Amino acid sequence: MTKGNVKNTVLLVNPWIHDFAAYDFWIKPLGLLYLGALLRANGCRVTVVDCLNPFATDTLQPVRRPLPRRSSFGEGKFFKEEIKKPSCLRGIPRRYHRYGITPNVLRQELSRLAPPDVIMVGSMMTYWYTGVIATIEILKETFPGVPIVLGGNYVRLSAEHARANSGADLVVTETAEEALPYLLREFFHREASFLPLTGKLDSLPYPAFDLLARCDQVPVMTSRGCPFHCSYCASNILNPRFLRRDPICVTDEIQVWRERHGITNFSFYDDALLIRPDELIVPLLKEIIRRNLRCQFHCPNGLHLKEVTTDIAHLMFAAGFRTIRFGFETSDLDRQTETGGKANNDDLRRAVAYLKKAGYKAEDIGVYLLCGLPGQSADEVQESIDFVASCGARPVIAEYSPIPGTALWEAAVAHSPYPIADEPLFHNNTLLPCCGKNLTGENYQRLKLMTRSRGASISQNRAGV
Ligand code: B12
Repeated sequence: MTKGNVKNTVLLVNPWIHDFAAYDFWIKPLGLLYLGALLRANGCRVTVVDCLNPFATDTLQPVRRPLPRRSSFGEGKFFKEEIKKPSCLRGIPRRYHRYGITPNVLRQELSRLAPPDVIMVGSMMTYWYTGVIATIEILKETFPGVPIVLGGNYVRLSAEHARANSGADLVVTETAEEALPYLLREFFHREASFLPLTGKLDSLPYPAFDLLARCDQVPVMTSRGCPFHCSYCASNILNPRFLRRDPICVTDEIQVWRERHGITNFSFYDDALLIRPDELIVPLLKEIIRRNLRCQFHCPNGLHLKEVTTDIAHLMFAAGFRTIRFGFETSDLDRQTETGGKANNDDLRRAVAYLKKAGYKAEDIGVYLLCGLPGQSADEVQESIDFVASCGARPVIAEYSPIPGTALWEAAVAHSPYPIADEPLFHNNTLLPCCGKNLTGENYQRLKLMTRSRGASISQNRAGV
């Protein structure tokens, strides 16, 4: 409770990733840092501990290994240590890792802090939950009695599982902005003094990236949700309404990070950045160019091919969009229609031609292809790879991760040899959990090699993998 000028203290924690493979493809805890900004706007004293901090050099000394190098674009490999596989994954012939700082480093960082009033932990992939549990165990051991709140994507997509297994005292399935009044009442017995306007993203404070010890790129989200309803995607479950920001306010935010914090790399996390271009992307690109911000922009989350015109391609190139990835998913016409119809083969051909005219090279234009959808064959993926290459772009395989609540979920459960409905670890895309006899592990290795031979992933090449 606030007494005089004593502040309510909150520790935010971005947990570890436990996985067979993970790459820091512009990964930052954006949702957790929005929560931090909202708490700060309400007078709380907020501290962040980031278990994925890629710059924890001093504390990694005891390990006697250097930290992996980062690219000048703000991405790179995570530091990793092999850990024991969870028992249900024991039969999988691959090593399993903890990505991020070591447990000793986490303990050291926590030992420098006074016990906070409450700890709030974020989460991302459903199948990363053992990293969340391991983080919470150390938090409980260090700060016994301090309540732990857990939120984020894992919780929102697998709430029952999180309640039963995470070890958190409170599991919050709402967004940070929705949960804020309740959190302040529950832990600080007071009403919110600042609340963003419902449905108005520009009334949110900027995410609290300034609380990270060091930061070499900032993600920006100009919208929530997506007007498409693709059968494999959870965007509509997480954000049922498609909401957008004002492009001028987005440019203002980029300028603030650029001028006050020296950030020159930005990643867009949007699910539909290019959709209805006159509303957002065109004015945004023009404003970035007009202000001569001299930044580099990256789009790790797929962009919509249908919206690419000559003008947009030129504006993207001129504004500094360096890493561009598109969601194409498959060249199979039936599956394109079945999964949501967001792009067809002509859209890809046309978009690539415009992008090349604007100055992008084939290897710059990454095109995501889903691999391992229920019922999908190796031939279909191979044809899709060939088609993307024939258009003059670079195929990038995205292994399908089944997500509870999506339209494809029932089919995923029916096709999977794993009990994906009972155990989120089996949502892991590395397992290709919904593959059948038409797409085996061997087929997959061959397909992967094929994409590599055609240019592979830009980021992997840059990081020297
Ligand atoms: C950007 C993004 C990425 C980025 C990285 C982002 C990151 N920070 O890690 C990249 C491009 C690398 C990525 C990769 C992948 N992704 Co992704 N990604 C997203 C995306 C589009 C946005 C996430 C985000 O940051 N949102 C913005 C913030 C503001 O929202 P938020 O995190 O949800 O936070 C809000 C609430 O959750 C809450 N909150 C958050 N933390 C906390 C904490 C507390 C205490 C409280 C109270 C509240 C709270 O408040 C926040 C503000 O409202 C989501 C889809 C989506 N629309 O959310 C998919 C999503 C999470 N990804 C998904 C998938 C499948 C993948 C891939 C496997 C794709 C593939 N096949 O290759 C890879 C795997 C990556 C890997 N293995 O390393 C799935 C999830 C799958 C799963 N089983 O969990 C999603 C849901 C997309 C989908 N297909 O439906 N992804």
